[in-house]
Amino acid sequence: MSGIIITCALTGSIHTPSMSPHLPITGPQIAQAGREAADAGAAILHLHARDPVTGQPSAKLAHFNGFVPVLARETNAVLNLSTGGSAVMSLDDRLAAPLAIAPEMASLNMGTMNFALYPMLGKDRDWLHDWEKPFLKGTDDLVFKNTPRDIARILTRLGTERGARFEFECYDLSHLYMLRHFADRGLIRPPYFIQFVFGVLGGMGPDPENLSHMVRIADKLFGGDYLFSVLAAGRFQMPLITMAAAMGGHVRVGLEDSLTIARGQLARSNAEQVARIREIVERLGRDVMSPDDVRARLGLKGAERVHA
Ligand code: KMH
Ligand code: ZN
Repeated sequence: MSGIIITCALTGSIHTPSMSPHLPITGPQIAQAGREAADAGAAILHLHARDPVTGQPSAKLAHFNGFVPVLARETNAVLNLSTGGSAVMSLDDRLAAPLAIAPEMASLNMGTMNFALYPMLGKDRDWLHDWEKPFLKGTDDLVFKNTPRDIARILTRLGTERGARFEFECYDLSHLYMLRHFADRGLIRPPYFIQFVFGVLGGMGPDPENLSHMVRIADKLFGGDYLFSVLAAGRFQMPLITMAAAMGGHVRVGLEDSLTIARGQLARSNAEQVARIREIVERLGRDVMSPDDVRARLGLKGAERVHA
């Protein structure tokens, strides 16, 4: 089997600061987490920002500037900026930092969907910030809006105009058909790097049969023109990405989607998850790809063309 891409998503917008003391929040914390993850073997860093005081997910360029230039200077990792931001943000807000930074890669969510986080309220905890509980509670009426018009706008502004390539986030079978639609419109070109997303309430569940079926349909729709990677939320992270690695796919870890390293045990860092999956995939006989391997494989524009 060929080389494997490890992506690490450092902080995201799903978890809140009270859930783990290890979730990176400030610019220096996110930069440190990124350096460690890259050293441990992550070729791609998937990036969101947070307000350093409140820990809330943030779309502000100033907050991205707290860590993006450091990571660009001090690592060779491919920097992949989220265009999903947080489902509570407008698309204009979500795009502000990626448009300014023009990264080599950006995430692109392939459909409008529910994004329900309120089950996480079930666990009793001491909340550090006033915003956390209402934020989670409100997700029972939250629409994560990614219409075809939104998708086309991101493809044009970031892809055509700024040369970014995409991590196509597919939470459901329907999203693969939306991706095919954009391929048919000529707005994207292969190879397509497709992230299968499992375990978000609103998307497909973390059942192994779903992964097999996603691969079967992606083979049918894209033939040899795609690579797939897997992320799974919460405790399904390691089992499902191990399955992906055994099937020849790629993997994403990180505290954005799972705070644990084993059942009931918080990961102390993003790098701990990277190191764990690295050990697993190497035992499966896969070689971890370097950032430059990834640049060549995905046809990225190069780090020197990022405005960081
Ligand atoms: N945390 C993932 C389930 C994005 O940043 O565009 C969703 C995600 C979306 O990573
Ligand atoms: Zn993300």
